[in-house]
Amino acid sequence: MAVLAGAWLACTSSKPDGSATGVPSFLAPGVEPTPTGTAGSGGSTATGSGGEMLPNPMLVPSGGGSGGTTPLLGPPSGRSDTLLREGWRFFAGEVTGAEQPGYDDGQLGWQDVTVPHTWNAQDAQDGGSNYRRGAGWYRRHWSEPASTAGRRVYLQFDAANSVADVYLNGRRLGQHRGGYSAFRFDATAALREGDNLLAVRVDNAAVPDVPPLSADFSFFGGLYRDVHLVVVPALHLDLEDAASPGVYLNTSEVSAASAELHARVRVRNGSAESETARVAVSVADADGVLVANLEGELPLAAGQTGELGLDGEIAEPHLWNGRLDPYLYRVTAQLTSARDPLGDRDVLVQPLGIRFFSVDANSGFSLNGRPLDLHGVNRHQDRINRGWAIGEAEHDEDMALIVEMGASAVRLAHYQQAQYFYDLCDREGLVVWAEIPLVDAITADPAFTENSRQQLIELIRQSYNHPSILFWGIGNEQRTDDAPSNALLGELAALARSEDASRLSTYAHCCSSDTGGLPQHADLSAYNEYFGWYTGNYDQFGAWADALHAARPTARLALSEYGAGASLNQHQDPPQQPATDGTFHPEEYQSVFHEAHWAALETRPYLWGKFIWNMFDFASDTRNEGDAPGRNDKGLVSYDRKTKKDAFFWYKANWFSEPFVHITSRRFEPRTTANIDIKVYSNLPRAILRVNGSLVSELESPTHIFRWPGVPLLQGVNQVEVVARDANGAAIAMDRVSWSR
Ligand code: GCB
Repeated sequence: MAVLAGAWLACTSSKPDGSATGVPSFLAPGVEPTPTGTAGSGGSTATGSGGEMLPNPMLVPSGGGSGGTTPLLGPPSGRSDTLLREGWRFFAGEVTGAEQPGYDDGQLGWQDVTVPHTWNAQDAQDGGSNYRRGAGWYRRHWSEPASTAGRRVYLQFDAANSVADVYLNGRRLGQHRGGYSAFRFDATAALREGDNLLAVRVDNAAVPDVPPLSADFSFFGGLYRDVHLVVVPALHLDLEDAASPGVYLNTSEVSAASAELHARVRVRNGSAESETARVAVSVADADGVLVANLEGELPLAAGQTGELGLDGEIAEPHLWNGRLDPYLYRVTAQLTSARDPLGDRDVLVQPLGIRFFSVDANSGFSLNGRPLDLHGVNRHQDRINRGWAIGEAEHDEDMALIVEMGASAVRLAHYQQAQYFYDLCDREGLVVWAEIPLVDAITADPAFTENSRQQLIELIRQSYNHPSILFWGIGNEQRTDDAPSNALLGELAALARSEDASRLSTYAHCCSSDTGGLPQHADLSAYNEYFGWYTGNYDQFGAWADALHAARPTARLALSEYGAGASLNQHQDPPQQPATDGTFHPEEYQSVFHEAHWAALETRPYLWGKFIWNMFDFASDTRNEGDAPGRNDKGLVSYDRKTKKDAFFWYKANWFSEPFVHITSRRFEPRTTANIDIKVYSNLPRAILRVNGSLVSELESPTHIFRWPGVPLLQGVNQVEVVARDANGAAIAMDRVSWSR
């Protein structure tokens, strides 16, 4: 990481006037707010940097859902953010001299790629535990216009797995260790007017100090998230605080009447003169109406970085209330120089969601003072044939599926995920468990501890302003309840508390005593339990949970993982519990596993969260089971996101209100018996079955499951139709399959 410049300053000024709607007082007389959309450097035009310019944040519609925008104030922002997606050259392997501008990347072996990119898109998903883990080199030229002079230029990497060395024009800017967090380097001193050459060496070979050391997923190498060229005025919001936005927002004392707003704004004076920074933090509601404006000043010596605390109040706050009402305010932090108030401004827009929550050992989770059942899924970020190199369309598709199933929460396992996905969670109202990749093995080496700490700090600071995130995960399944593991978890839990006292830390435990040391460090305890898959049978879950609750009556318990593998191509009725590492994972077994688990889970309110493993099938190159090598098939949706398994509809029937009906075992084809059992999931109370046009019967069910045993099938193709009705008897959903015999 780049080093923080200068000493720290801390001073606080407050303007608790929540009614401010006018021009911030530091703007020169006569400078009026500019109407939305008529000024600024927005748009996605190509720039001198040869990249894709991100729109001016001032012009981005509010995330609050109603499309409101914050009024533009004063001259346009002096900040630009350009994505470097096209035009990269890539070499899979080690190269000498590739960081030098004169190096010839037209040689054999170099190829054109776009970023996000991974070199493991195929070999890390096909099994055999043999994907290439090692170095890869990326090179990209761009032409820098003279207009950047006097500003600071940063290179921002949203993630690179797992160790990255960054060079600009042959000069080494630094190294980042850790495959999931963003990092930035100040590139100003190495930058030239005209042609610039960025070279990045990324390496995903195992290294002993960078978690995860091992895990049940593939570690795709490369620049798998975006690379940005960020240009800011010399006086700017700090970009070097663990690659955070430089602005930290918090609320407290939330009531119907008011909420206290706290903003910590970090400012860096990157100029050669001392400056006084004028800071304004304005809050607009979802309609774009200004509801608070905090202002303050911060004197900074040349090269110095400081922090300003601003406090204010928001009257009658509209709360961020999960899926019911994920209301977002929009905060604009603006910075000008007192010497030159009409000069370059730095501007940053961040989301703000006002909410409070609690977790109780007996009654579970509450949001804004009301109990809320947190049920949902774990999510891995990889995709078939793309690995981790995905974009917004893939994130959107994942989110749409999670929402369609009716989840209220998501555990974004096992590592920091894309900021875009946390944004989606803010907007959709999903409660988030975010975590670091401390998975399985650890070492007592101080360098390992240091890197784990670094990754936790990066996760928290980079994601701090997302209202959806309520829990920081400090680890998953450390295998041995020994002194080094306990020391590390103790240290990480304390670090999470000191970084962010407004949220709770959590831990996903497994594989050693449930009442041992490991699950005692975080504020909350969660367990990965696979009754009916790796151990015992699925009917044992409820008794296990009750015994644990009795043994740890003050612990706040959750089920962080439970799941069973399922193939879309393998079927059995009635299903038997399969061999977990075998190649036969019938889809029907996953369904009965989840039916039993949910029945046990929904009656245990003391569990503050329930997270299925996993929403999507994912790559684990060491596995060879089910119908595809290299795949963990516990997803409720296939790896390509094209097919929802039956168990998806089981949860949808329990969690989602829009009427639907689903005939299970639809892929069980052809049928070999003359009579079959037909099972249907629906969130409606009645269902009518017809086979080949003839009525079989109408059933009523309060459990969301409808069963017709021993239904006769004809030789040849059979048309099966189910119509589901509401309590008044109106037919409002239908499903059809055809089965041959
Ligand atoms: C676990 C791990 C997860 C695995 C999962 C499984 O407990 O936390 O990373 O993928 O089990 O499927 O075995």
